Amino acid sequence: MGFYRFVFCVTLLSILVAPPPCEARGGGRGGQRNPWDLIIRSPVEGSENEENGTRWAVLVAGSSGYSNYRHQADVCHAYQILKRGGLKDENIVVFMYDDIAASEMNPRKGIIINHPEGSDVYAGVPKDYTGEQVTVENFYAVILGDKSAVKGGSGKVVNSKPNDRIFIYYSDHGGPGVLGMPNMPYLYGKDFVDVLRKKHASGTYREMVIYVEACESGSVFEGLMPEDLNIYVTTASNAEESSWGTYCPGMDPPPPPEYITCLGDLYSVAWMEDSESHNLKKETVEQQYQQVKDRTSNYNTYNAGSHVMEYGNRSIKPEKLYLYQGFDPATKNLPPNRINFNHRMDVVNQRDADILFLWERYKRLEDGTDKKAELLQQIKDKILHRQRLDGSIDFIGLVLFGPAKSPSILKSVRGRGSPLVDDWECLKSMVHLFEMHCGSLTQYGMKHMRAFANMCNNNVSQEEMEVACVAACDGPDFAKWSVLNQRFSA
Ligand SMILES: *[C@@H]1O[C@H](CO)[C@@H](O)[C@H](O)[C@H]1NC(C)=O
Ligand SMILES: *[C@@H]1O[C@H](CO)[C@@H](O)[C@H](O)[C@H]1NC(C)=O
Ligand SMILES: CC(=O)N[C@H]1CO[C@H](CO)[C@@H](O)[C@@H]1O
Repeated sequence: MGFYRFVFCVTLLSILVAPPPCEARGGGRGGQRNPWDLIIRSPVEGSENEENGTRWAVLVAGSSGYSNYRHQADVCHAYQILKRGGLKDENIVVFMYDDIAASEMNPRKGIIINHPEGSDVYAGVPKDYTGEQVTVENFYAVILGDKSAVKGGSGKVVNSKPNDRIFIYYSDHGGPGVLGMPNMPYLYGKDFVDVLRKKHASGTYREMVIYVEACESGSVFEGLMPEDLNIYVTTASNAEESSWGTYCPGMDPPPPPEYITCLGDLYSVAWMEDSESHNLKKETVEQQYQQVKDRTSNYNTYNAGSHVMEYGNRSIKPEKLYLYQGFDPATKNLPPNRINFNHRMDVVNQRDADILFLWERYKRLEDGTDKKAELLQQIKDKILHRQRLDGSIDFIGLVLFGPAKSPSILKSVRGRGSPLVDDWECLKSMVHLFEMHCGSLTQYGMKHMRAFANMCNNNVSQEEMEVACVAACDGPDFAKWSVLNQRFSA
């Protein structure tokens, strides 16, 4: 970290006549534009026309709530990078629930940071789609440039032309085949790829780069993403593993002590801190992929890191990054490729981050208070709810496939290159049936999407599923079933 800051600041010194202190730029991480940028920004370098196209970006934070601080922080930070890179607000569409900066739990009101020493990344972020407007429907309409299909919000859409380039970045929870949204429904991989096909068919872009951070994010594209759409995708994780939150309380490196929530996500900060420490006119998409892959694996300690995956047209990789993320003249003298960043980061599984958050809140409350007891209860309830959810899925599998086969069928993972499920409509209806009888899957429950997919892959009918859901969840005491089920499979 120290080395990083050092390189950045020294480079700034060499560019500027009278150097600002390093702190003025927050080490280059997600700071606001400072006046020096204006002085050194030459008209040629900032211009958008070198390749005759406009750069567009769509940024999506798919979660809400202070415990998910990091996803919105990631997206705000990404906005600042693109903005410093010269993209115009009219070409950057931001989806964020926008409940973080003003949250009563936010120790720095009106400010969001994405790095322990980072400065504010919230200022200036366009509020195109916030609150209940953050939906998959609006996301698709925005990509397709279909202003009439957008509901609420600024109405800004990607009104791109054949020579334009598009950058999409998504940060959230996910599960096999799905990405989360703060408002239901989820984004399903097949639908997303269909939207990309449609965009391609409309001939309204030249090339596109998509970065996705979420658990099992590879499964959204695995076996689905064609190579002939001029789109290159990387994801934080493969189809069967978690992605990771970082800069979390009690971890190394920690957020400032007043924060009880994680500030960022491993893959996300990896690409953004990489972009900020290189000259993007020299660094290629490929170089960033390699650097991010290394860092996201936590330097090959995959038990606390994940496998960055790539999909789509890899011929885009030799291109320079500035074609998508723009170019910040302040980075002119930074190196084109790797800085030896070899600092392992502590991380937390996305799905455990909210337990960590509750625990941090709990720890900080005064002993013996009602509030503290209430929080402990909340943590217990959350864990109990998870157990019930897991138990009901196990029980449904038991009803459908019997005790001998059920575990292996539910967990079965198809090989690389095969989609999670063949019939995505079946998958949606399985989820629907489950939620009707057993309640919302919730953020945590997205991890069970593979079980639903495998029911479809094994030709379970809707009628059979309904019977199983009723048996699992409509009984007077379905917690009992889950106990029974555990005994069964023991
Ligand atoms: C992949 O992208 C390159 C560069 O844009 C293009 O020339 C090539 O035709 C694309 N490949 C496919 C299969 O579409
Ligand atoms: C499901 O049904 C299809 C078509 O009827 C059949 O080809 C396939 O083998 C079946 N799969 C299983 C696991 O039963
Ligand atoms: C409008 C514009 O910028 N046109 C340029 C597009 O790119 C070609 C080749 O790089 C230039 O010759 C045009 O002037």
